[in-house]
Amino acid sequence: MLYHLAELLKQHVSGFNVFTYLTLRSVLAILTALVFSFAFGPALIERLYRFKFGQPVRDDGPASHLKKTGTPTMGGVLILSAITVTTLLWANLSNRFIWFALLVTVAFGLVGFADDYIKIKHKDPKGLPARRKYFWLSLAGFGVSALIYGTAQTPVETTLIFPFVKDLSLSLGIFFIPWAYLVIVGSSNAVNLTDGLDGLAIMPTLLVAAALAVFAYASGNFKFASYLGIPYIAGVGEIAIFCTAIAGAGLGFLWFNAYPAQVFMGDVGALALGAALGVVAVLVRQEIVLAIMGGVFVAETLSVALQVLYFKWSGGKRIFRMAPLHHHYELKGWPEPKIIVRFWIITLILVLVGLASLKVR
Ligand code: 57M
Repeated sequence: MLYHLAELLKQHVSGFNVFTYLTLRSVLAILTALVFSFAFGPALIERLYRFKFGQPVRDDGPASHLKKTGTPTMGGVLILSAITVTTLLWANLSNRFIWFALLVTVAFGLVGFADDYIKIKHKDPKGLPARRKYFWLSLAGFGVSALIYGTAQTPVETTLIFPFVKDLSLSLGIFFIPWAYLVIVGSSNAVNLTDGLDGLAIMPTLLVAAALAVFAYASGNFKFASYLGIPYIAGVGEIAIFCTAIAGAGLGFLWFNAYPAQVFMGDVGALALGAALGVVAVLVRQEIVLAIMGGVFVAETLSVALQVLYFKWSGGKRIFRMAPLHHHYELKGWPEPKIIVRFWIITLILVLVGLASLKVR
């Protein structure tokens, strides 16, 4: 809205022109989301405590988690509100990509909200029945994938791009829809599985979102895209605002979620943030780069898949002491902050590798 206001005012006062620049708006989006989180965070956490929106902790996990019982969850409401308000303030609202990104994020957030609410309010540890949960997630993921496909204006918008290899791409045609769906739902679940230690999911999320902002900016700029040899997609630069809003909201949330956490994000945060990263990767055509930069999310998901398969196949044996992977290191005796910071360091390295793909091809 502020973007549109600046567009209007610049006709009278040329100084307002500066607020229409994508770079400045991206920086202002980080700051807005950060200030929003600092302003509303304490009151929200206090309310979650008061209404007893505390996390039930399973007693079959690492013993160190029992002391976390009662830590308020659903802090994702703060993250989602910060992202939505910031994007509505600073993005060009006539841009279709912005609406696709917001739609997926809010829809996944609502499903997560219902799941959290049932778990806490009705003291039902199972939450939303799995079938219903996946029905709604699939509907949102599939619906938006079909919308992106249906409104694509150039073939490159539905082509799979391989990083680090020049001129290698695969036109997906109608298969773009199931592919985009898998990326969005897969990313959402991967972030959800990772969200099991203080700050473990949010830092990688904000680092990957910030890097994806660079991809969005470059892809939306004809000169940069041609120079770097990445797909040029008119209008996709605006997604940088959405990405930096995630980065700002994530940093603001980390303030409260840093070890020892005052609040957890809950499914409302984890499912929405994962879907947000997935849809951005789909829009900027960088799904493989997302898998590289989000290597921690991929490793956590693979650890669960391997553990479950091996457990069934071997009749009760395990590869890891416990899945997802962070539990394995906890049971090996690593202190929680060490696991968290090491997973952050690995993500930072992977994000740099992902960013290098912009030039190395
Ligand atoms: C949700 N939820 C956290 C919090 C957070 C298939 C199976 C592997 C699924 C998996 C699972 O259910 N994962 C998804 C993980 C929970 O956190 C809440 O959930 C939200 C995210 N969805 O925002 O609201 C707990 O995580 C801890 N936490 C923190 N700090 C944070 O900032 O410490 C979360 C955020 C919180 C808190 O303790 O209560 C969770 O882990 O439950 N299931 C599992 O992860 C289980 N693994 C398992 O069963 N493994 C078996 C299988 C694969 C064969 C095995 O390896 O043998 C473990 N989870 C737990 N206990 N809690 C096992 C035991």
